Amino acid sequence: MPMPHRTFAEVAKRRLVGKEGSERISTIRALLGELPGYRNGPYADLRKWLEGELDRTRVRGKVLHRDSLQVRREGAAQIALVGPPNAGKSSLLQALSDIQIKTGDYAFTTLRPVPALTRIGGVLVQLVEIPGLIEGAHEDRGGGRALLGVLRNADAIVYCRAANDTTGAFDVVRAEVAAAGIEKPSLVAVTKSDEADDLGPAGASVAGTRARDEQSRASIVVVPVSVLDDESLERLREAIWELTGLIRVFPRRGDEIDDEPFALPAGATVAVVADRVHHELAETCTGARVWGASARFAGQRVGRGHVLADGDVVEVLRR
Ligand SMILES: Nc1nc2c(ncn2[C@@H]2O[C@H](COP(=O)(O)OP(=O)(O)OP(=O)(O)O)[C@@H](O)[C@H]2O)c(=O)[nH]1
Ligand SMILES: [Mg+2]
Repeated sequence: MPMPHRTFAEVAKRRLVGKEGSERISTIRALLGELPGYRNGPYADLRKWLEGELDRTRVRGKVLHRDSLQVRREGAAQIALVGPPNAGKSSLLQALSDIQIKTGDYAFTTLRPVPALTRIGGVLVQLVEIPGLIEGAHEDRGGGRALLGVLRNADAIVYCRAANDTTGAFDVVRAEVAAAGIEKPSLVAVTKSDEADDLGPAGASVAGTRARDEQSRASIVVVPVSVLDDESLERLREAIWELTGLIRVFPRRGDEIDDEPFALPAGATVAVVADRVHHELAETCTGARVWGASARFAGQRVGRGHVLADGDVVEVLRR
């Protein structure tokens, strides 16, 4: 005796509750297998309904995929701006780049990750605002899993905390990121520092200094910043650059110094620069002349294996 069709319909619905994607599809397939194979009548209707569900689930899966939050990487590094709603993330993004983005004096102005390019010492770096991380995000509350997924792909994190915020919302965000197991080079930007009465609860330090970090129990760089203060923005840019762990190397040809530097991993040698200039040059390069922090004196002659420093000017020499 097959299960009465009304009971079957109820059981089927119950088994599908909360299931999406491949899990939902395999459940529907199992149900179809259990359904008596009548061509007409209520069982045939149930079969039609289940087959329809199969299609709808597949379509939803595709839409979800197309809509996924992945941010296409651009620039030498990708830096995520993370913080509670209304912390001033969008305002910072706007002040540091030339994009126009909605900012507002209320929570959840931004609903999806927004990327923008900023130029730091001649190198393009991508900033991405990660909006709406709320308590429970690591358990997917508020679509948290996808947002944290974007964060996981970033190279470093700028945590944004409003100078006069005493709500504890910032600590919630830090805890969510920690609970998701995400650890990246990071700093704290104390935003809206023009509004801080004194130095504020979070701003009790000067630009670039390290403060004790409650979350990691280590120390973290804290940079007070206001979108109204260009110097503070410039300090933040430099602090972000430090997070990337990259060095800028300016190629020199004859008397001309390129104002667009190469962004190279720390520890990069003259041979790496030669390869960036031209693959062929990597072979024929015999060394370089170097100006800057890694040189003992201006224009020092060094070998291919010489390790360069941030800001160095390099003239590659060849056979
Ligand atoms: N005085 C002052 N106000 C600021 C500063 N930065 C942001 N604000 C204000 O703070 C409010 C929130 O700014 P948003 O940039 O929208 O904040 P958000 O973090 O992107 O907010 P959500 O997208 O909603 O999560 C806006 O009213 C901004 O004008 C600042 O440096 N100084
Ligand atoms: Mg925003």
